[in-house]
Amino acid sequence: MSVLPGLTNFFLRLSLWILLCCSGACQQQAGPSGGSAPSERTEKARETPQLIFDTDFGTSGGDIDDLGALAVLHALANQQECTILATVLDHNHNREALAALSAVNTFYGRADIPLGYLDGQLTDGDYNFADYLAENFAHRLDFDAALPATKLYRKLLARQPDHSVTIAVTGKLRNMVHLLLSEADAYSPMNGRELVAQKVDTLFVMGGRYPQSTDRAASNFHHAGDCVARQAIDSFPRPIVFNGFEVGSQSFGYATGHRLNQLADTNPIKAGYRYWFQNPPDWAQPSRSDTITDWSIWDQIAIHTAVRGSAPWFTTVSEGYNQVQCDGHNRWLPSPDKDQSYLVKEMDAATFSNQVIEPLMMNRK
Ligand SMILES: [Ca+2]
Repeated sequence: MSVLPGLTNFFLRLSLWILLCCSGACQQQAGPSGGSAPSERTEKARETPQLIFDTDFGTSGGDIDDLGALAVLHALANQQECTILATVLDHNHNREALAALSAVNTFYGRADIPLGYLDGQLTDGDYNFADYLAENFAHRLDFDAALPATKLYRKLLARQPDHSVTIAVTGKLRNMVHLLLSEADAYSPMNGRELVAQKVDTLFVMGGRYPQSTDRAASNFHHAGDCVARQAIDSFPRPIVFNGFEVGSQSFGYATGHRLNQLADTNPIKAGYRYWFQNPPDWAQPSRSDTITDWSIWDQIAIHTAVRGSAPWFTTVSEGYNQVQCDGHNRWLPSPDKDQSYLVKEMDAATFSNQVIEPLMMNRK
């Protein structure tokens, strides 16, 4: 019963937002705390984000929402709402995951998007939908052309205009730590932190829980390794926007995807989701199904927000900062105020999932 008022409210807000944008007065919404939103994004970054997608796509025991996020990213690029600079894995233990990333990029007509993986040597893994996509869908992957993440980030960032690059991380934050700690090289005389400070606009992170984590350590942060998430977040020199467990979880009403069943079997998003539901990792066994059912959309929200911003779908709390412990627990503290914010539900979760995210997951050129 709350959907209709929510929808009316949404369209009123959307109309107002469009009017404001057309008059050149479009501003990112202030958080309910009254603080200004942190991402006073540069004109260029706001118009058409140049986006790097950093993902734990295809990890052993991993989730399927990274595949949904990749679909959303390509759909938004199809609509000229963003440009995809690179797709980067935050692991190096599954060669097939890289091939699967390439297969999806190829399906959407973007076979040439640079590919990266966590620093180190690529190894063969054995995981689920990534293996299935790598084996059954055409890809154009030259393993010699794929680069370790730090090298790829430095190469891409060095070429970009100042404050023009948006990064969305939907896995761990290991690549960010490695990048921030990197030294000057052939691509740039700047060290990693200087390079990020000069070239990056905003970092979007799916991770944590807000205003604080429970006894269970927070999503993604606790998988990153001791102090990794803390190190990345505390030392990142540009604004960070977080979406936590509660913004994207099926248990909080965020779930969609069942209409993927309607797509052709030649669509890798449908094929990957179906394979994952038929062969879920141990922790997701209760969801085993021969058809695709609705599922959480944490990573899709990170991508959607990185491209379109938070309003009118979310509000942001922007006064304070995200205190992350070495074990991955986190909580939002009201001071000191840093260039960080987290999303808070504004639009009804089911409406957002089914009417905003799912059509993007089903879109193709
Ligand atoms: Ca993920």
